[in-house]
Amino acid sequence: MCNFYTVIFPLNTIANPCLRAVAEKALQGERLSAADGQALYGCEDLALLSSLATCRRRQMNGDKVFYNRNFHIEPTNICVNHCLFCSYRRQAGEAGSWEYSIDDIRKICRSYVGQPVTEVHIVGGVHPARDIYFYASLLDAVKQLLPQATIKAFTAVEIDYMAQKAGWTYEKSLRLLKENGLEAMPGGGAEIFDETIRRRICPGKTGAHTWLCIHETAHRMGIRTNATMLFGHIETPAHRIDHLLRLRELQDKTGGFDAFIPLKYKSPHNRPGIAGEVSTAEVLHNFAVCRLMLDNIPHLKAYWPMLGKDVMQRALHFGADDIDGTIDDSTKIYSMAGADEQRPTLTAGELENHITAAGYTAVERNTFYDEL
Ligand code: V47
Ligand code: SF4
Repeated sequence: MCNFYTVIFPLNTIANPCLRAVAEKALQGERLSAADGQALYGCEDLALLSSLATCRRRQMNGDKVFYNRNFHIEPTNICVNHCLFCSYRRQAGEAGSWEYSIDDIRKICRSYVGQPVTEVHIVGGVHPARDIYFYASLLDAVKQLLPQATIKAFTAVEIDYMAQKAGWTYEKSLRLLKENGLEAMPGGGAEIFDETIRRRICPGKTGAHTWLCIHETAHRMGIRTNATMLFGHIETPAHRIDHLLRLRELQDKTGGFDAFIPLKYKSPHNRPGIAGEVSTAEVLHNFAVCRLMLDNIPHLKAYWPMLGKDVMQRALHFGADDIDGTIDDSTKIYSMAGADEQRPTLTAGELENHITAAGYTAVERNTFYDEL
């Protein structure tokens, strides 16, 4: 039992017996069921959720909060898919579209030579004219210039397209990418696994089964990955729980997920009519439930370019133990969706200050959460 919790919030003050039972289970480190998840999503007591999630994160990560020194490369925003929530994609030739050549990518990397960057995060649209050999050359170009940095690249959606185009298995496709420098994969493209919701918000996109299969294949090949959940659009708590349980089940099998990142749906500049945006209270509530349900994914990331620095800091009191990295104004996914952070950049010192101001110990990590 977590002493911090019993001091701050004695269990017998929880009036709802069902919630009290869930709290007891959570504090004893017992696995929570779908019904427990429903009870947590139905709980309106944010202070209780914060205490429970904080106990859990302390059991898993002590008082550490991780960050890294990273930058992103977004090779293109031209995409064959038409996700309704996406403010980033463009048609080829449309104003605001871009497609970097390998030389453009080399130029970006050259500007980081000699800097203490430990991770290059590469993710973009699914470009109809690019194949797996282009992406293998891209990885090789990055690795040649920045051999000390770990390359975390390509969502399962991008890998699916490369494999289909080549007529290869996921394993063969990932092998070529790994041989050219791919060491880890980001968690994008997961959205919400439920197929009825998926058909409405991202019709035609890689399905849940394939997303999970690609991550499972990566894990078996020694490629560690992250996972995300896009929430706050038309999904219900039951859809979120289903998503979390499917990830938990795969993690039981492979242990290959390092971090989970809840991504709040941002409504500006994408197709109107999906929904408005959820409140900060709901974002924090969701962080706590994710921390409590995902008992086997070690890290929960509060991604500051999407949340903003203030909500990122508050998420540290709802189970988050990671805030991502320095970014260096290198990603447009969230700025194009109207995020407050229009040119996201923080120094390592500023990231550390945000962490210590929230009362935690800042720890610089590499992609695999080795402490540096
Ligand atoms: O899959 C796109 C999301 C994801 C919007 O692994 C949107 O460390 C909200 O996965 N509102 C890509 N979300 C980004 C991603 C990610 C980000 C940070 C860290 C990591 C990691 C992964 O962005 C997409 C989609 O779910 N997204 N548009 C939007 N309007
Ligand atoms: Fe393409 Fe990704 Fe945007 Fe969907 S979210 S349209 S896959 S860039």
